[in-house]
Order: sequence, then C-alpha cells, then structure tokens
Amino acid sequence: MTDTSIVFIVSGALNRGKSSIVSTLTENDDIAVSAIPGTTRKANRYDYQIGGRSLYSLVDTPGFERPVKALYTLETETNPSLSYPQRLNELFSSPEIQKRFPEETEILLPILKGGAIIYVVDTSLPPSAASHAEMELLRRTGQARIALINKQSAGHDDLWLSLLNQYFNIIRHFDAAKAGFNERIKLLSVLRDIDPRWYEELDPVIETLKTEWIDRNNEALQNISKLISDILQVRIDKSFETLSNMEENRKILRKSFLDKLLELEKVYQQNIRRIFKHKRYKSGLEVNQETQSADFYDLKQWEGLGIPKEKFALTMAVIGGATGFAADLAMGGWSGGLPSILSATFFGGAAWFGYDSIEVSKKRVGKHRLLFLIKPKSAYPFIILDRAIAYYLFIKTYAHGRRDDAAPPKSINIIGKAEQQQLKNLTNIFKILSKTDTTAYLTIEKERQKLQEIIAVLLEDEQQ
Ligand SMILES: Nc1nc2c(ncn2[C@@H]2O[C@H](COP(=O)(O)OP(=O)(O)OP(=O)(O)O)[C@@H](O)[C@H]2O)c(=O)[nH]1
Ligand SMILES: [Mg+2]
Repeated sequence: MTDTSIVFIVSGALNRGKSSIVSTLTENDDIAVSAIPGTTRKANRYDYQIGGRSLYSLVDTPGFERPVKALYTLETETNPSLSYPQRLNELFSSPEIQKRFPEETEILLPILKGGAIIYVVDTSLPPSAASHAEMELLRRTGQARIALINKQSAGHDDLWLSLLNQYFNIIRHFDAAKAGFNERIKLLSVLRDIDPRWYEELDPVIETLKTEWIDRNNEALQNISKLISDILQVRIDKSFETLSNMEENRKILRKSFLDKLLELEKVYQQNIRRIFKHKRYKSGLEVNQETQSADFYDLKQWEGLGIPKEKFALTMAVIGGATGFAADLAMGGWSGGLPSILSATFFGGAAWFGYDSIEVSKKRVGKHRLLFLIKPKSAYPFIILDRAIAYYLFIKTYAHGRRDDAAPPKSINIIGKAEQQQLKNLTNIFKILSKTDTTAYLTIEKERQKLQEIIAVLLEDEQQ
C-alpha cells in the first residue's frame, strides 16, 4: 500500500456529524455514526483507496470536551516566547495534560503532525464560548483549515458565518447524509486549494476518482444487462408423475421460476452494493408475500411503470405478432399411449408470455411431445429491468454516512419514459434471449451488448 501525505483531520464539537463526513468522503460505512453524543472516543485514520493505493486520508476525532480550559491552559502554562504550534506540541505531549484533556489531545496531535483541518459545525445550535475556544485552538496549530456546515438545518447561520469568517477562509455546506459523487468531487476540489503542498497531489487524485467512477458505472450497466439476460435464460426442468393434477403442477413450476428470479435479482443487488462499496446497507429485495404473489411480475406492475396503455398495446402487438409462441413439454416414460411421467422444461420465454395463462392443449405433437399454447400476458423482463435500474441509481447515490436504511424504490419509471422504438428494440432482445440456447455464448453476448447500449441511452438523463 502506498501511503499518502494528504491527511484531513475532521474536528468539531460533540455530535455534529464528523464521523458521517468521514464515512461519506472515504466511502466507508463501517464507521460508527450515532445520535448519541460521544460516539467517537479516539482519533481514527481512514484511507480512501483505489486498487490498494491510498489517495487521501481522513482522521475522525472525538468532539471537543473542554476547549475553554484547554485554551486557558495553553495561555497560562506554556512558554510565551515559543510559537503557538510549538507551545501546543509541548503541552499536548505531556502525559499529565493528555490525561486532563484526552479528547483535545486526540484532536490536536494529528493536526500538529501536519494534517489540514476540516472543522464541522451544525448551525441549528448557536455558537457558544466553547465554539470560540475550539476555533482558537485550531487556528493556533497554524495548519490549513476549512469549515463545513453539516446538516442543512438552517438556524443560526448568520451568527455562525460572521464567527467562522474570522477563522476560516473557506466555508462550505456539505450534507454528509445526501452528498453524492459530484458533491464529493466538489469538496475535494475545494480541499485541493487549501494547502499549496497538496495541490499537485490532489489534482491527479480527483482525475483518478472521476475515471474510476465511470468504470464503476459501466460495471453496473454490465450487471444490469447480465441480470436481464440471465432471467431470460432461466429454464426450469421438472418431472411430474401425472398430468391429471396440472393445476398443482403449474403452481410448483411457477414457484421454482419465481424463486430463481428472486435469487438472480438478489445476486445482482449484491453486486451493485459491492461496486459502490456498500458493506453495511441491507435493505434490498426481500422475499415476501408481495414478491411471491401472482401479480408481482404482472400487468398491474407494468401499469405502475407509467406506460400509457396504447404504448403497451403496441409493444404487446410486437411480441404477439412475432411469435405465435408455444412451449414444448418433452415426455418420457411413454407407455400404452398415455404418459406416466412428464418431464417438463419450461422456458423463460414461456413464462414471459404468461405463466398463469398457459393452456394445456393436450394435443400430441409427434410421439413424445405435448404442445402447450401460451397467451401473452406478463411483462416481467420490463419490470425487473426497471427495478434493477432503480436500485442501481439508488445505491450509487446513497451516501455512506447515511444510516437510515431507507428502502430502495421499486420502480423508477424509466421504461415508461422510453420511446416506442426503444421498447420494440428491448422486446426483440428479450425475445432472442428467451429463445436462445443457454450455451450460445456469442449470441447471448451480442444481445447483452445491445441491451447495455439501450440502457445507457435510457439512463442518459438520470446519470449525474
Ligand atoms: N440529516 C443529517 N443528519 C446527519 C448529518 N450528519 C450527521 N447526521 C446525524 O447526526 C448524528 C451524529 O452524527 P455523527 O457523525 O455520529 O456525529 P459526530 O460528530 O461524529 O459525533 P461524536 O462522535 O459523538 O462526537 C447522527 O444521528 C447522524 O445520522 C447530515 O449531514 N444530515
Ligand atoms: Mg463521531
């Protein structure tokens, strides 16, 4: 691991959102954040890494506990002929002082070693005597510094601004619970400017972050198109003792099919969380009654996607007109003219066109096959595509400092916004993928690529 010399020390009073800022800026959701004041007790350094290389570090620190007394001690118990950084160094190197001011020691020592200061304030509370003392102590370290107004709760902004202006050249708003990639880059650009030593170093870091962000988004798009091609390639093989209880058989097939879809969606969601470095966030797709219910992938959902009825009718006409779709069930154990064991292979495509409306014609086709006629009904690839995009956009903008575990939206209505031609193109890709043999890798790859391109176009307006 290459070490970086770029170190920011995040300081401020208790419970102001310091750890949240560190968490968001280092994309590390392992850091303890809580509404209980005094959560952070020791200074901890967190590196932001790409490919094993540390690009910059942030030090999370405890809140100031006794800044007024610490300032007084600095004034009265240190040698006035020395510079303030020297006096601070001397003072906080003393074990006795460290014992008296453990929090101040944790904050000031890393700064005195050469870190730049990020001072966090929450303007919902007015500044106090302690705030003055905190800023005085920080100023006396002689290090570069910036003030961040965390949480967007306006309260005593004017009071704070006039005070902060006396101590900081740069003051910015930063909402650690909402900041996305662009806000992070903006803040890093500001930080780049506070210390001339780091300008040269931080500039390429920002470029690296931008390139890596593009890579991550491309990887996410690959995952979306892989998910869709995987669900269209689902093949369920089951054997049944008898054809007489077809209602029951259909339920069993349907459940296996839905279980498989859920499993694939879950793997997809895990991959998206991995790409965007969310280790802790759990609230993803849950297997519940809703997801297992009959209309989960059905037209009701489709209408929920906001697609006008005419558009839907046209798309379905494309599907219907192009197929006259039928599914075969191969039969084994043929004896005495009637099947005793039915080995059924249900194709993803068959389910796409309406699992529930499968009609068993019982028409024998050839010696060992039965023909099943399928009515177009379900739109599950569109529904899953829409939800996959919604999840991706949600996770990529979910700040690592956020801890509320908000549920992802089920739909983002992106399919509803698609042009008719795009829907037709999607439909054709779905159709090819659902009919293609799972070992026809080249065809699958080609269709995946086409799908990814359409998704990229659909997402053009949504990407930040
Ligand atoms: N809405 C909102 N809440 C925030 C923000 N930053 C922090 N919080 C919340 O404020 C509380 C304190 O956040 P922390 O990041 O733990 O604060 P801290 O300054 O590290 O606290 P100590 O370690 O106890 O000094 C938590 O409940 C956070 O979820 C923000 O930008 N917006
Ligand atoms: Mg903390």
